[in-house]
Amino acid sequence: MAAALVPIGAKQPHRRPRKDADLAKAPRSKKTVPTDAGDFVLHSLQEAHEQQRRFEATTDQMLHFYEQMLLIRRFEERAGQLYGLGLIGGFCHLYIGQEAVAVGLQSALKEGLDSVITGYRDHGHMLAYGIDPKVIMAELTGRQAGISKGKGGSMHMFSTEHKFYGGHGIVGAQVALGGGLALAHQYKGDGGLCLAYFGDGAANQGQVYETFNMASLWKLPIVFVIENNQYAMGTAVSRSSAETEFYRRGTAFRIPGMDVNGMDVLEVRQAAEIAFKHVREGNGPVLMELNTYRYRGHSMSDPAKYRTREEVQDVREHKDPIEGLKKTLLDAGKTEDELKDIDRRIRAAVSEAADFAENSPEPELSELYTDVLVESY
Ligand SMILES: Cc1ncc(C[n+]2csc(CCOP(=O)(O)OP(=O)(O)O)c2C)c(N)n1
Ligand SMILES: [Mg+2]
Repeated sequence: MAAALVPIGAKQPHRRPRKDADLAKAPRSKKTVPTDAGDFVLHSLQEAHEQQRRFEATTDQMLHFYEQMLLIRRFEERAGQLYGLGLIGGFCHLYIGQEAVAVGLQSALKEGLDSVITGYRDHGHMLAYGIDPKVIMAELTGRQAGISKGKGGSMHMFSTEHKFYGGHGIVGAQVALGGGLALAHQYKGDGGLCLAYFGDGAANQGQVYETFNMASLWKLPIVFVIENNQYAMGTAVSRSSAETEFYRRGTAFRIPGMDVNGMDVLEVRQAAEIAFKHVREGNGPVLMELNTYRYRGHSMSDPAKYRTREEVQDVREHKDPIEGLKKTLLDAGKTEDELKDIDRRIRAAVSEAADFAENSPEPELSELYTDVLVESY
């Protein structure tokens, strides 16, 4: 064993020389968990995932996923325009490119029971819940009709009714808060789980690992979801992370990991089936890495000079989640015209949401004094 460092000039601690008798009494090295069986648990979910990667969806289910992803895309495109017009203040982080993650995972949740928490790139997660785009757009534009009465804006959306606990601007903070939500599920014994989303950048935060430790120790019902969109602001994962295979990051805490293609909504949904079952059966947390890509800059004020246009174009052309599902739907017998109709309907709904937001009043000044303190818990 290496000698403990003692500051220069300080008294050396007294060490009794070790005798053979001590050695005889010393407990044998006791490796309690890492048996073959224990290690198998760590890899079993990935193995199950590899055995069946894609969810066997009906055509109606696929159409539903398609509509939800398209709604997020069109909504975000419109939000980008409204930001350009000065109608959205503060920050605005778009989710374009990552749609399959929120749609695939949230479609497997038990509505009204499970809780969700994420970072500031949160519009897509709210839309994936089926929350009215009007109230989300009204929130983005800071209007009274918004889901947080216009006081949260883009980054701090909340809906306790849907068990959606934000919308957080402090990178990684939602992971520890998610641990708390999971503890509440366990304490109440309600059978629910918490889905805690965070980014590849957030995955380097210390509090993430403190949460991993407690969550695994207490077998909390939580699914940690790393949305690896390859960048944290302007920094590529390979420049910031010693281990870029993020699904391995729970291994030291005996949290099984899953490596998932986050650009394929059917793969995401199938992986969710496996992960959620494991958690619901009381086995403790799962760590899912969802490999995805954001097409736009980190936020609306990012010119994205740290990557080439060709890189973005390549993902758009070959891995786009919406185009991918469109192909599957066409193979399943849907026609181009039917899919165009869906797009038309969604564009109309998004325009309606934008008009509603623009024409809604701003919050009353008296709102400055509400929702400041929680009176009772
Ligand atoms: C504690 C903390 N540190 C730094 C920041 C500044 N910041 C905001 S977003 C971000 C990058 C996070 O990247 P990632 O976790 O990959 O999420 P993404 O934006 O890609 O969704 C940083 C460093 C912050 N908001 N909070
Ligand atoms: Mg990122």
